Amino acid sequence: MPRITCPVLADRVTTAEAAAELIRPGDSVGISGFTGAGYPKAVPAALARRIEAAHARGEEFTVGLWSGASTAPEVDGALAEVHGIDKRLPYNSDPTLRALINSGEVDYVDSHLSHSAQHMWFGFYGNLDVAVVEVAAILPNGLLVPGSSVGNNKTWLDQADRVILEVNSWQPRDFEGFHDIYYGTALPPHRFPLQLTHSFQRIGDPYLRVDPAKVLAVVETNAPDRNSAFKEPDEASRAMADLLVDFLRHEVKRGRMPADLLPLQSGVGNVANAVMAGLRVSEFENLTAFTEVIQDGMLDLIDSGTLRSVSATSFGLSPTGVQRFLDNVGAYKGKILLRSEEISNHPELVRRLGVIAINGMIEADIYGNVNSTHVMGSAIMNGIGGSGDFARNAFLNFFVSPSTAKDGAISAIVPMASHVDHTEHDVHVLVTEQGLADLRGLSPTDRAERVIANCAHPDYRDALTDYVERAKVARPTARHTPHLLTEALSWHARYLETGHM
Ligand code: 0RQ
Repeated sequence: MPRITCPVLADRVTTAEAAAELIRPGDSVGISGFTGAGYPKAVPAALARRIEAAHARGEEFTVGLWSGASTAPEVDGALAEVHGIDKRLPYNSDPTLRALINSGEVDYVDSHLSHSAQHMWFGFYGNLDVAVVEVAAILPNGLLVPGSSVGNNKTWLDQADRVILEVNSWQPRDFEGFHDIYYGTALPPHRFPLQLTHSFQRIGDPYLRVDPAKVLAVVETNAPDRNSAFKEPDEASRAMADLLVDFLRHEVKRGRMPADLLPLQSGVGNVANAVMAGLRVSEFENLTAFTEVIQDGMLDLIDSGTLRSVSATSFGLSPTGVQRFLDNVGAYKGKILLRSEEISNHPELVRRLGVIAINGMIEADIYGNVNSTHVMGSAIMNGIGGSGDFARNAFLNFFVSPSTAKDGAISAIVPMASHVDHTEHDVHVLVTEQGLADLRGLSPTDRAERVIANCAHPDYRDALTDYVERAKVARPTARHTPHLLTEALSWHARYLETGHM
């Protein structure tokens, strides 16, 4: 079945090289892609070759690169390798680009994912010159069948001056009907409440729209998403998953949430997958998810009947997960909806639905401030992603991490976080393999006692307790959140002195 059935747009089919010629030095380029799914497979690589050739001639050529979230080596990696990016937003996890950000070569605007589209509409980011968006098909009337992620595609197609479409026949043609694209958002002061009151409700259209006059090139591809494999959950991940599932059980028993829980959001990675595996073997059933990314663990939960529906903005499957999805696309229809990230992560909806948010962290301090983004206060790891959108507005949030990093050389529980993404006012529950600290309703000093006792690694507990006790003695009139300011970050400083970072 042909993928491009709109005569006007079929006439614009061209090569990736010719399409890349439409991107000029200094352009801001909005690309599709979220967690390695649905990113353009051919044009960024052709652009990288063009940039490399321009640099060889001594010409300057960089672009601003704006996405849904993380992409893949063929996009961020390829463009970073040729030093073709001068500014990146709103999220990156590519190691080559990360190194250029941390060396100061690339400007990185690490922003809440729910903000990125509206900051574009508000004019905060300036003009978007080009959009490069992957889709699964173009219908006769010019409507676009989205692919394995939606991210910011609606906004980039709407706002860009020029549009390049990639039609990827690897994306299942049966994707038609899996998406819900909301076109009702107005700018303040004309906004209305979003009429979404349960997690799987449809409020939009199955298709993306684009003004055909802006589409200057259509490129046909047939290439898979990134699809990284997952490690089997290790002992620490399983321990954290068990603690978390047990805590949810406890919350149900105490009457604080229904037996089928509330919609789940889970970050990406192995701990998130382990939590999903923990839920699968638990007594919980009839669950729902209102999240960003659908990982293998969520497919498992759908397959086992534990999860009734998932609303997200993207897939983030392993190669076996992709195969399972492709083999059973029909069975997942009616159970999976992909939305734009300004809707999947919308604070109004997260709060209304009462989402349970589970995200990873780099470190937490004894008072409950959480660092999700920076190693030793200065080097970016990935970015805040959707963690703030969900955690700040969740019914209940969890931040999870092993209690130590770098083979035990650094504690993930520290006196003062070296960077704060989620403040003590936002964070509900911390989980490490050592235990779980429920911080709700506790004063800072009670939080410190619980975090140290339950979450810190035994090797660091005494030193953390000693820090708090000495801070209380040193400043008797400042005991609300006791700190020794000159010593607070010495834990990090000591590690830096070892020359490991
Ligand atoms: O470094 O890669 O050099 O080995 O940080 O740590 O333990 O592999 O953990 O993969 O779960 O990532 C917070 C980064 C955790 C992730 C973070 C070092 C550690 C390792 C990774 P290496 P792990 P994970 C939905 C929600 C923000 C975005 C978010 C993240 C590397 O969860 O990016 O939540 N979150 N999005 O060695 C020094 C410490 C450290 C440390 C870990 N205390 N000190 N280094 N590391 N702790 C998804 C989206 O929004 C798209």
